Amino acid sequence: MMDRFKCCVLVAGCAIIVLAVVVVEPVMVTFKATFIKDCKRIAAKDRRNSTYCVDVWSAFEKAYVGRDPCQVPPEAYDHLLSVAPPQPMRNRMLFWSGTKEVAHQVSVGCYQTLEDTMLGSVLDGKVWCGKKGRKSKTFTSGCPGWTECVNTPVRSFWSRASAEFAAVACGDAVVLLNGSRDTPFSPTSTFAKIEVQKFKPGKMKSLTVVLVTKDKVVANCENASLNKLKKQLKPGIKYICKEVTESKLIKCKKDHGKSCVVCW
Ligand SMILES: NC(=O)c1ccc[n+]([C@@H]2O[C@H](COP(=O)([O-])OP(=O)(O)OC[C@H]3O[C@@H](n4cnc5c(N)ncnc54)[C@H](O)[C@@H]3O)[C@@H](O)[C@H]2O)c1
Ligand SMILES: *[C@@H]1O[C@H](CO)[C@@H](O)[C@H](O)[C@H]1NC(C)=O
Ligand SMILES: *[C@H]1O[C@@H](CO)[C@H](O)[C@@H](O)[C@@H]1NC(C)=O
Repeated sequence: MMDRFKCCVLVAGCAIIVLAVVVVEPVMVTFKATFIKDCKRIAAKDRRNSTYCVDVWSAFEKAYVGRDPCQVPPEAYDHLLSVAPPQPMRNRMLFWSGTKEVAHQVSVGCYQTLEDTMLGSVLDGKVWCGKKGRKSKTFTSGCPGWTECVNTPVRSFWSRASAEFAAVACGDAVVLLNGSRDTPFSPTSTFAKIEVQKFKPGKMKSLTVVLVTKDKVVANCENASLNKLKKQLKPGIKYICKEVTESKLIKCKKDHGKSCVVCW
């Protein structure tokens, strides 16, 4: 009887220790391991050398470890973007604003969004930061939110990566904007503030705006915000605008699978 009791205490004790080690301690080990594993899966296709993903990780963490998480400017990621620049695909670049989900449903197998690039796919949906004076440590909780301060590690990363992605875009590009919103081309969006400003005439030939609407159509191609977008494009970049419903887009994509049939 006593033996069985001792045994139970021992098992319970071990379970608690295992739990404590697994759950509490290595959040950062998991984040780093996931980063490198996801990077390797993509790098394998690009035939990168064996240290590539570890090098990318070092460049990544240098941007924010040991720093105040409200004082990481976009330039902190300059080195990272030079180690792992986005690879542009001519006539296949897809931008989005207020249409994240449908953009990624449409891009599968054909178009390239920022989240289809190596860094974008590794970091999409993730949260990370450092803390002042904590050298070589990554935190994944207790990080400032998107609007808590401007220069957060996460927001600055997306600003910097978006700038780079837009700067290399070539050929005929597409942006999916939200036609169920009053202002589809929102002046405060990353697309308006960063990506449009970085488009290069001579590289980019045209930008097709695809206004995606749910059942309720709020804005059409005549909307004044789209006129502003047209005017912001540098001379040499042709502007085109199309209206399409989300259901038509998704049905067309389903019917044509991964091919690059134009659904707008
Ligand atoms: N994958 C990403 O998380 C991401 C983030 C920013 C920018 N981008 C790039 O820029 C364009 C999209 O940016 P956008 O600003 O035009 O579109 P958007 O307004 O839809 O915002 C894009 C993303 O930024 C984050 N975000 C924006 N405002 C936020 C808030 N108030 N609180 C919390 N999160 C917030 C969300 O993750 C959102 O999905 C795309 O073309 C893409 O290349 C990607
Ligand atoms: C457009 O924005 C609305 C409101 O934010 C959202 O509910 C809807 O899903 C968006 N439409 C698309 C196609 O993403
Ligand atoms: C679209 O344009 C903006 C100006 O940039 C106006 O503020 C919006 O009211 C307009 N939207 C619609 C539905 O007309």
